[in-house]
Amino acid sequence: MLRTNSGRVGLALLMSLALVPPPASAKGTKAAKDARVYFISPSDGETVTGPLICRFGLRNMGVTHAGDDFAGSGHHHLLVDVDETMQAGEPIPRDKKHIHYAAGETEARIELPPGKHTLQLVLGDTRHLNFDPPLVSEKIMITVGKPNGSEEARATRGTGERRKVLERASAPEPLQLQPTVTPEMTKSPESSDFISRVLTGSK
Ligand SMILES: [Cu+2]
Repeated sequence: MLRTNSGRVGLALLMSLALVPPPASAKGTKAAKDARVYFISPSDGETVTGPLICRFGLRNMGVTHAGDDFAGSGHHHLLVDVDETMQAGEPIPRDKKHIHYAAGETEARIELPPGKHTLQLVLGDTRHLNFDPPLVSEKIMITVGKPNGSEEARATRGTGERRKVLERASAPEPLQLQPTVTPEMTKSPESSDFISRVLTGSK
């Protein structure tokens, strides 16, 4: 039987690990009064194509890197298409939809698939936990359009063919590396001699 004392000790240890000491307060590190997290860019409702530059704003608190528990500071997290509400003192998940800027970044370049996306910022404490109360920005909605040069973008715009014709018309003629010999020029032996002299540079 494995139901021994050591098993019970192990269980007790597991239970105590689950009850890891709470952060500064029962619900997490206290957020500074009047602290505010917000997007400098993009703005709500904006349509972008290609990579998106997000700029993170923070008022009445400071930005530092994770692991630095200087009072009144934290680091940014970008939530992409996240619906759940952040809870005080709870860890901020770490996955594709919860991006940590643990080096104290205040700007990020992100690439999202075409379509509508929600973005929200969350400031986390030194241990990636939510502050108490959670410091979240307004949730904004952006639309990522298809890049201008892509075939899909042309097709969806319905002007693909016209655009191609215009591109062809404005494209420079390919460079002629060999002189063109017209039928007239090859009529007489003299003229073809002349052409070959020109081509070879002989007199
Ligand atoms: Cu974090």
